[in-house]
Amino acid sequence: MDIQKLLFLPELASAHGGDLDRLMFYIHLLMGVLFLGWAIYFVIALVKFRASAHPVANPDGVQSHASSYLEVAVVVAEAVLLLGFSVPLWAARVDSFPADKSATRVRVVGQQFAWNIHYPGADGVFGKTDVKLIDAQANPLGIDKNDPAAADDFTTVNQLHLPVNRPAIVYLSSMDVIHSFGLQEMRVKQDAVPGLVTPVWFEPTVTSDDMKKRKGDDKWSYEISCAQLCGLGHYRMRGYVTIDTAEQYAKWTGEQAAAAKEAGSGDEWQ
Ligand SMILES: [Cu+2]
Repeated sequence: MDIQKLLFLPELASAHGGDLDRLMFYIHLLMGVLFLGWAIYFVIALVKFRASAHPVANPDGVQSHASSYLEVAVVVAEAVLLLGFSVPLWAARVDSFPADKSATRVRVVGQQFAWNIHYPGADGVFGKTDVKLIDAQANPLGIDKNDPAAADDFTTVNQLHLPVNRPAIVYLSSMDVIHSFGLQEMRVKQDAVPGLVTPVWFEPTVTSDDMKKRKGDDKWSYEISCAQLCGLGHYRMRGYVTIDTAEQYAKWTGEQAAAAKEAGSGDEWQ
C-alpha cells in the first residue's frame, strides 16, 4: 500500500519520513473509525429514539456499559499512538543527532525574504560572523574574513545543496522575525527563531536527478518553503534544494569554495 498516494502526501525523500507518514496514516485511520462510528451512532439515535416511538421520556436512559468500554478503547488507541509512535519518533529527532564528522553541516539563516546558507568548507568549521560586517550584497551573513576558519567558507542565497544518503544537520536561525524551514519531501519543518540556533537533522534519500525522472519533469526542484507567515514577501520566500550524489556534491562545494576564495582575496566578498 502506498501511504503517500493514499493520503495525498508529497513524494517521500528522507530516511525518517516513512515513519512519520505511517504515524499520519494510523492517526487518520483512528479518526476515520471514530468518524464512521459517530456517524452510525447518530443515525441509530435518530431512528431508535424518534419521538413517535417514545411518546414518554425515559429518565433512566441507556443502561448498557458499551459506551464506557468504547471510550476506554479510544483512550488506549490514542495512548499507543502517542507513547508507541509519536514520542519515540520525536526522541529520535532530538536526542540521537549524528556525529558532526559523519554529517553534512550547514547554517541556514532566515531573513525577510530569503534563506542565507553558510557552508563551513573543507575544514568543517564555520568561520566567525559579526553583525557589523553584514553587507546585504557582498557579505549577507557578516563572515569575518580574518578568521582562518572562514577562509574556505562560502555562502549562497536560496541554494541549498546536500549529498544523498548522508545525514545533514541544519543549524537554523533568523535575522529578523520567526520563519519556518519547510522541506516537504524530507518531512522536515522547524521554526527559525531570532536569537536561537535550532539544529534539525535528516537524511535525504533521493537525488534531485532521480526525483526529476520520477516526476517526468526536467525543471522540477526540491524547495525550502517558509512555513510561517513572516511578512509581505512571505509568499516568495522560497529556496531551492539540490540533492546531489557524493561526486556532484564534492564538485559543487569545490567550485563554490574556490569562487569565494577568489572573491575574498579582493575587496569584494561573494
Ligand atoms: Cu519567512
